[in-house]
Amino acid sequence: MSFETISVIGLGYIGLPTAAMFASRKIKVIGVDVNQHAIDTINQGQIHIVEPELDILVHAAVTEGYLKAVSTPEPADAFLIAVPTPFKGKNEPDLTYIKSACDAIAPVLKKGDLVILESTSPVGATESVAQWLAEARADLSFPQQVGDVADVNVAHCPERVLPGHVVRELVENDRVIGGMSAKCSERAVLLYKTFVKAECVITNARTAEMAKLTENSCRDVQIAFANELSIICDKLDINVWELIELANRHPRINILQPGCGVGGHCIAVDPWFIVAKTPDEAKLIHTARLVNDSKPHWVIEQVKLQLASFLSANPEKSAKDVTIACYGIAFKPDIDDLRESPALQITTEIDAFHAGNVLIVEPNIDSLPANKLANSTLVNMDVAFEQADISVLLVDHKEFKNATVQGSKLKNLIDTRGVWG
Ligand code: SAJ
Repeated sequence: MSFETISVIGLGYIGLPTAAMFASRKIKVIGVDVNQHAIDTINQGQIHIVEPELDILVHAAVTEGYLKAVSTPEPADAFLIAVPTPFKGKNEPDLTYIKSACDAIAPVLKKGDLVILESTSPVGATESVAQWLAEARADLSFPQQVGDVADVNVAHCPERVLPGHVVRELVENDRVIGGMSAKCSERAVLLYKTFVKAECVITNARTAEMAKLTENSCRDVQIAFANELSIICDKLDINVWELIELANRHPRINILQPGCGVGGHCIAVDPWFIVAKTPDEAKLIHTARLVNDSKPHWVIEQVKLQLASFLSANPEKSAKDVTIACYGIAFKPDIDDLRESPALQITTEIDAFHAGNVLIVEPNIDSLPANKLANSTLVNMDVAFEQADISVLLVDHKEFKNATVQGSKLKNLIDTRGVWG
């Protein structure tokens, strides 16, 4: 059975590009979101997030009539759930948004529908989705009850795209398809093959959930190794970037880059889903999280030490006479996304403790986030170069990489990215 109408629940960084991708293949797409601003923006053919090429796709999809956004689900042949899975309490996954999405779509489900969970989820979440839907719709059968002959099929198909490259990676990345039955997987492959050019590899739902968590945990562990090395090297007076460059000349070594911490809504979150399920076994994964989460605190200590040493070298000055410039507050290079940003965490702390001026250089934003950085000023790079007594490079944006001549002349520099140092 083909898919004439597809509904995407959650029109954020993953849901909106996915919705636009189906619509670009001339399939009717109904996007659902709780955010009225997002709905209105999309229905005007515009986007409320920053992602290259997405604006063109959404504009075309809306003006050609293939994509619309609404607040309440309408009947469709497939439902893709792409809502956030944050954590709560002691880093335990919070499935509230997924449960709300299930409650919202349950009334409009019909025989023959396919439900796909795309949100990054702890192992067992897809089974919970099927269970919640079955409880809401006793008149329909589900795969956990009757397998291949279920009225409604359910699968997990985790998103794996890199922010900033979403439009290309949606088409080119392999997809892991974890159906709750063979039939569920078969139908999910049929759906994704509408726009995915790469392979759709079939497994079960639990393995698909774990595959996604494994990818991000693997990267987190590797970055933790680099971050730990950077602290060791600082103590031993060794340039960590030169060290990594040398070690990476070995044919089987590929060390990642240290930074000021790990941010974003994925790598800093997903490993906790494994730790929460298997706390006694996930020792390395847990430690990597702690190492990466502690890196911003180490950077803040470096700034305080630098300030103390500046003041002892300039006894006529007090802290309020000292200007500190911070370069970059996004969670990674060349994006405007400040979510879970260690650079923002560090600058917020500097803003709170420092009595003098704090200058922020962030080429990807027009204003500082409300309620944060109250004592700081957003300036361009030249102003910071001219006025700062202490400089802290936090994100390796291309603008900073292009300014190595000026940057490498800076005195009292803390370079967490090895761009100017
Ligand atoms: N980082 C370093 N050093 C490095 C690489 C990254 O400190 O060598 C830091 C970045 O500065 C950033 C954080 O790690 O703060 C995460 O950035 P990232 O580029 O590694 O990853 P994300 O969070 O943008 O996207 C990841 C991707 N996962 C993997 O590469 C395994 C992406 O494919 C996933 O789809 C995405 O998470 C997600 O949505 O789960």
